[in-house]
Amino acid sequence: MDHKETDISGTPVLPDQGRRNFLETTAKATLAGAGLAMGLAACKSDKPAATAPAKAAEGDGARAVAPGEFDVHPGKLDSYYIFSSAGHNGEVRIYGLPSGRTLKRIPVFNLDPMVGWGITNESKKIMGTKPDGTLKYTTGDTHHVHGSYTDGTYDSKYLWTNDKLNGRIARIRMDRMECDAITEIPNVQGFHGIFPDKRDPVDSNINHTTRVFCGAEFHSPQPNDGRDVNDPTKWFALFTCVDAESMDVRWQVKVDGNMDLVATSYDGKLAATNQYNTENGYLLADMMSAERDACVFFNIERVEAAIKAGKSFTIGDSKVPVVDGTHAANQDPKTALTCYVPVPKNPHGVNLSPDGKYFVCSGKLSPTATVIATELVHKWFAGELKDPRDAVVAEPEIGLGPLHTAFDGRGNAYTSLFLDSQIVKWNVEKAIAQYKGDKSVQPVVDRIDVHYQPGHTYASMGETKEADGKFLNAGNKFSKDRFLPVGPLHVETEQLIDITGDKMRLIHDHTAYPEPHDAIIVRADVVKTKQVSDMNDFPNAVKSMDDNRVERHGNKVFVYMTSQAPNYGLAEIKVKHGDEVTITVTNHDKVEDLTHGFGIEKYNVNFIINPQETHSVTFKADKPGAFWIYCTHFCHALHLEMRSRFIVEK
Ligand code: RUQ
Ligand code: CUA
Ligand code: CA
Repeated sequence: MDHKETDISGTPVLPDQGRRNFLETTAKATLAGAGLAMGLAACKSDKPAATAPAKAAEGDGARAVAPGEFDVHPGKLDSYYIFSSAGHNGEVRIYGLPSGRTLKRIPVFNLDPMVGWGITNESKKIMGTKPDGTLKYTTGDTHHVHGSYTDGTYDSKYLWTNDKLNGRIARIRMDRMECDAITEIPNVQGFHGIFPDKRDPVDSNINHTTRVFCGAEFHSPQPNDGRDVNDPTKWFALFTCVDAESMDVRWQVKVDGNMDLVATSYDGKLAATNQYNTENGYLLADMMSAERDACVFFNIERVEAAIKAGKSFTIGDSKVPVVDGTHAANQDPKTALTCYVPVPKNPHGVNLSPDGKYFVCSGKLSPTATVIATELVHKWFAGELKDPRDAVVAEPEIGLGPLHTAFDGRGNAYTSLFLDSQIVKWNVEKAIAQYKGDKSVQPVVDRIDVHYQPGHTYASMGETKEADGKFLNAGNKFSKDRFLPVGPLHVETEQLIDITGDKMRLIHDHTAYPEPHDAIIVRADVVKTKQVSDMNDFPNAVKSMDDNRVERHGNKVFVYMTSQAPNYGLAEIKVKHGDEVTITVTNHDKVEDLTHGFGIEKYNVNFIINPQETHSVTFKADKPGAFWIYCTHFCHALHLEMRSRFIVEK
């Protein structure tokens, strides 16, 4: 091949390695090899494009994105925030949009020496410790980030994220963009989907988030104390409700099958979760044996009434009330806690349209998206709809490997197609008309190639009543040839797409450190952060310069000190070998961004103190000597001189 392409500086550009075709073939072959052939064979046609306009190359028919059209020039701010999960890195990230610039990485389930997360006493307390004071968990796996709602849109108070790995839910307070609470959910494994409610199901005065719902993907022995380990037929999964304020677990529901993603209605009455393993299978082939799985709806008001009425049980040591949401226990729609709506084979993703009318569940192993009407689910619970399947109002064929759906607020849905490496745009009302029998309508209105294998896709304000239909992001699982290679592990790609017109337009590719999953796009004006903290919010603050001191109680030494550029309040700290030392530092600087660091040589201590904040560390003075304490965060012309001595006497 004769590739002579160069960039504007004349530097040769690496040739296109033709990965698109290669990937498509291998992805499908791999799935077939894994026994998924039967799932894919369920497609009416091998070419989903048969029901759609011919597969468009990116930008085909669309006005090309002009150079600089979406640039955020130096000195200019982005118009949206993206709050993103980070996968098995265990953190949450903030990007600017449309620039794609990384604004912040918020440590949550992981350690972060930059801020001292997992190092300071305050962060350890949030993360949870073992009796010996060490962290209970140091790993996590965040997949989904969702914000608190007031009146159907983001109120910039909280974000929540899941830890699929260790079954925990974390909250981030958005004024500081820091994790302030983590709760371990009892008796769950594979905690995957998470979604806050949007109002109270009963009290109409409560028009904001008070509950967060958590779906568990894996079933497990109940309780998991060594019993039933060899008998997976007895295992089951729990759907969990966590209190948004206290972060206590309120209640759980036992379900048939498993759960995956979660969505909630705008009226506060329903939570939904897609199930790919209604078979309760514990082997891959079993999980794919049924032609249909389900989207299960929880009637929140009834669940809570049942718990009030004492119709609950507990599992093992957990005090959380559990109600029975299985099919067998919920035969009468008028009293049922749950409604299982059948959807085609191994669905993935459930998303609510911004008008609140439709839940969309994708097929994953079926080339379809299933549209379930909120109103009809309510009708079923009222005893006015015979079959839960009758709540389905459309099931368009949209392409191979559909996963997640986003909305533009103009009646269009955008679904990621993992196998086709595309985002497909389809019209919900057209899909409903087609389902009703109108053969002349074509629900699919556009497709765009993404690179490659998209997982989540999400739109600006798309999960609120204020969906504005401006931007769509595709979070792609494989970047392959899209960036300079950096060894065996490629970066991930996030691709930003303009959805304002009839045709989608790819704006740019961005790299992402592996591996982000889901995110939300929030208008910048909605987000209100505080740049300088209030010293009174920190109960252990060293409030006056005169309070700088060392106190000894037996072999426990407490050091209280201040920082103010370019000085620490104590030039020297003296302790004895073997002491247990607690150092508390309050930053008295008030200027925005005047953060100090606090590192102690050879003692593995490192954290920062933002203006007016207080943090502390506790450790054993286990080696005698003189060790420099120095400021790790550039703060002042005399930053390098900002030092103190930690003396450990023999
Ligand atoms: S799931 S690729 Cu962890 Cu959000 Cu769908
Ligand atoms: Cu204080 Cu650098
Ligand atoms: Ca299944």
